[in-house]
Amino acid sequence: MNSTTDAFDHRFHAAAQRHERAWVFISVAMIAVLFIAAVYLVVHDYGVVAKTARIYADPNTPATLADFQGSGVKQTGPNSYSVYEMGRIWSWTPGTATPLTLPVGAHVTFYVTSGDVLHGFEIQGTSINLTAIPGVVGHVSYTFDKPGTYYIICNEYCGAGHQAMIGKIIITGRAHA
Ligand SMILES: [Cu+2]
Repeated sequence: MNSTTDAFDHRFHAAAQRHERAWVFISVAMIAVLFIAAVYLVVHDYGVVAKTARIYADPNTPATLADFQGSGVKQTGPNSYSVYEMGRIWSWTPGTATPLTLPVGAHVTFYVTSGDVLHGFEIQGTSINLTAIPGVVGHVSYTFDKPGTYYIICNEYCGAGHQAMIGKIIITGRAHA
């Protein structure tokens, strides 16, 4: 090797090393950003996952609570509501026998439980998805910004009529501009 080659090699390695360092830094930074974002989203539950649930010693208790009798709908503010959802084989109350009808913009807190076996409370087209468990009342809030018909489906196999366990939510009116 002559000295010209050595000088070239040296410059080449120095340049390569700079680029390698930069790319190591960039890829580590990308992993760090994604990791922090993932932790943040999980900790904050995407804003929609049920954060708390009330657990009863007797699994039959929620079904006997006054809130779960009748229509299951309570107005709690100008356009906010508490809805007490009971899943049973194979219906949602309210929803299946009588659609749940609310005005657009309604802010709804769903209190969800089951009167028999495990059911999955999912409202299609929204991010609402929680398990209806006997003895447990989970809750999740959602604002219906778009009018239309929403379907509550059961997404946890619960027996012969599972696929027909469908409820309706009708959001009436016009969306606010
Ligand atoms: Cu079910």
